[in-house]
Amino acid sequence: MKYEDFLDLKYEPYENDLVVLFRVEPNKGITIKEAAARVASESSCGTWSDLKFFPKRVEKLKARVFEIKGNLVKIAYPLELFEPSSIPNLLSGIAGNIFGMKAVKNLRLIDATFPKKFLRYYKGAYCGVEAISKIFRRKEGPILASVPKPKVGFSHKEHAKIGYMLWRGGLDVIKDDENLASQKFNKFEKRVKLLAKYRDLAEKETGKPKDAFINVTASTLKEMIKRIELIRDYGFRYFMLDVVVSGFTAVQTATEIAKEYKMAIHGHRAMHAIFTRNEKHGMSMLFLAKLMRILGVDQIHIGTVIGKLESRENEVLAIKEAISEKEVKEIFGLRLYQNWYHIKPILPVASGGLHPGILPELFEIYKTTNIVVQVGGGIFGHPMGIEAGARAVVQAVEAYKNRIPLEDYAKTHKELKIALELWKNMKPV
Ligand code: CAP
Ligand code: MG
Repeated sequence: MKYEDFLDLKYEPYENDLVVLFRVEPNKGITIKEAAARVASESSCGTWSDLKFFPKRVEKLKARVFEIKGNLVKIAYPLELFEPSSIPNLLSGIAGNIFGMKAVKNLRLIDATFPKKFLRYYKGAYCGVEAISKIFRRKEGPILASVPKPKVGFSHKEHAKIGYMLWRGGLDVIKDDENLASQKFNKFEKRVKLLAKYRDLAEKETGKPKDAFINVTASTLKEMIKRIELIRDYGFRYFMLDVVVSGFTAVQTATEIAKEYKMAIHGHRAMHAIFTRNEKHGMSMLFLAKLMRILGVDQIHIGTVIGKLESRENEVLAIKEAISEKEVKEIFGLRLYQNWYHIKPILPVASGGLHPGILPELFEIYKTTNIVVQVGGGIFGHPMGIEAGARAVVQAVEAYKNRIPLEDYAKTHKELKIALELWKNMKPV
């Protein structure tokens, strides 16, 4: 069995094959066919030498390159190659050794079409888009969140008090920052307990459901589970996990627990840009976001286009559709066809460099307000303080929903007025 045996441009994928789209850039002296065959071989059952002795069943485990268009290569994988219901195992194959092969100068995993037979091992999210109605008892979004800034350094007392101010200011959620865990100055258990007290107070005063995205990212699965259970015991309906740094076994463990405890997961994607940003090499954010939908994370950051972090509009929209629609069509070179069958739609999270002055632009880009919007610096930099900063965000959303230009709405809403005077519609970098 040689590399060439993994190339079959006449092969028609079976309905139950996993089809993966790669961008393959061969190294010097290697043709695209040779590079593509090596990708298929190394990501399924082959190796560099011509194998003579192997059991018959291996023939059926071979991946096959069946389409090459320029650098775009489609490879079909038989599902028998993978352990059902294990995303880590899937990735060790289609996103493993191949990125280090000398045969490729660059390699990028763009997307995959997951067949029904693959998806049937996954339950999907506990609520996904239904969080808007199920948790916040509203017909439409956005779910409004904020993160205390500076991102770490507040004590648990200061953090919880800030939560109370954000909730009173009209936000739905206070979110831990991605690098807040259980530091000396803000111990996890103390933060959860005090936040719960302020949440109850804010719910009583406002008559509205209030929640928190408290970060359970931890050193071990055991500790992560302990933190999820503490959050559950104090009546929160969400918890947050840094999905990339925690790894796929942790995500799969957390989603199983979330379903058992009837909790929703806020997925933070810190560290994703290490492998998603370079358009020639790595893995697309679209594919990572699809994995989160399969695993059952209820909402995942996917970019703002206009905020401080790199995110291309065509990709953000392709991702938004891929995680929130029932079925999406192929977009050449960007996304494959996907039917999601029973896997629930999940919520896109827009965050990073947002402030009241650019929220209308954000909603126009997303073409919906049924998203999670997270505003940190755009609240904590408000001259009138935290509660006023939160009110300015709420006012900008109200203005947008009522189709009133922000400047007009600001005439009768001073918190928005002050925010616009400070930031207008600048795009932070
Ligand atoms: C935003 C944020 C989020 C980023 C994550 C931060 O704060 O809290 O972690 O949005 O990036 O730490 O930068 P600001 P992404 O609102 O103050 O910018 O959403 O692209 O995953
Ligand atoms: Mg952050």
